[in-house]
Amino acid sequence: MKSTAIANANIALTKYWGKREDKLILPHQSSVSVTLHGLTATTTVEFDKKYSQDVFLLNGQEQSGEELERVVDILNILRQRAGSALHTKVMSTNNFPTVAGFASSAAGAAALALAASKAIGLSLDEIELSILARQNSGSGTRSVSGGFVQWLRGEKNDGSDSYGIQLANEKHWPEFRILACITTRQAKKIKSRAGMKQSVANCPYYSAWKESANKDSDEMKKLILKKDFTALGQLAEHNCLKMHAVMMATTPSIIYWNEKTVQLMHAIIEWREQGLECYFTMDGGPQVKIICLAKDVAEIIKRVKEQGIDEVLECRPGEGVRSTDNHLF
Ligand code: 2P0
Repeated sequence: MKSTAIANANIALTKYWGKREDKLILPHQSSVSVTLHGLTATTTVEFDKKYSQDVFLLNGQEQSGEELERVVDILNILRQRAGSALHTKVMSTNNFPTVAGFASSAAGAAALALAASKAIGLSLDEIELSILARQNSGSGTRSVSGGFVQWLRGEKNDGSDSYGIQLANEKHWPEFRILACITTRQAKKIKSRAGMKQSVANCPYYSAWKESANKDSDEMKKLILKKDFTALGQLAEHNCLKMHAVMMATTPSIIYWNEKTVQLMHAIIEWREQGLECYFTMDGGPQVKIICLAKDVAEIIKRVKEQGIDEVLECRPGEGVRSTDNHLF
């Protein structure tokens, strides 16, 4: 009863920041992301009577506390569904640095959902997998499918209508690129989960953010289908700035940017004015993700390096979660 799955990270073009329900991970707003080729989490799950408890290793380190609990939550859902009492060993590795600031938990959540459900003998469809991944990490619901994905907020209290749907697959827009610019190697101080909870409770702008982010998500869907790069970039940047405004206006304040983040934001606006079309987006961290097209990648990377930022990761739209026989143990 062993199975292994590979899933890619994703980057939100309109963001998720805030839960309406913590345990099931139900968001206040729909969000839209692109799944990223080459940034993978690989996860092997084995259910066996030789295990007396659930063990979870991430990048070689045994996990405890909240990290372990989040995995056990998924295992418990599956055990109940399959009528099994077996314990597991779960091993997961990411091939990209956590510092890159992609919701690293997203790829892991999607890989866990597929590997664990198969290992216990269940065959789940894409929606069921997305709902399962969501309960490990919200953004994980968007890494089940490839290409461009919308996580529907849903209305129901049981979460059965809150999952990721593919808007267009990874072949829809082959020129689309994300450049992750690493502005610092320091770990961030406030985790997204804790930060967004504070924002929901203590940001006076929260309801405005919730409403406008939902509208942005539906608009983003249209722009992706039309491949309207300019409008997409403008909306992604605007949506990101609104999310960071909410973070900053939370008590206590959440400020993820450093001086290089701000320097790069200004530079990108200037490059655009000079005719080099690119847009920024930042998540719960200081790294700047540049949204651009393949034809401009070399020039943009050159200019980013001139700003004193040496590490840049280039990503294109990638595939959804899939199984492999290359088990980690
Ligand atoms: C996103 N982020 O839409 C937003 C933008 C960070 C900023 O999803 O608590 O790791 O596991 O649901 O998914 C990061 O939050 O949080 C995130 P949980 P998650 O990509």
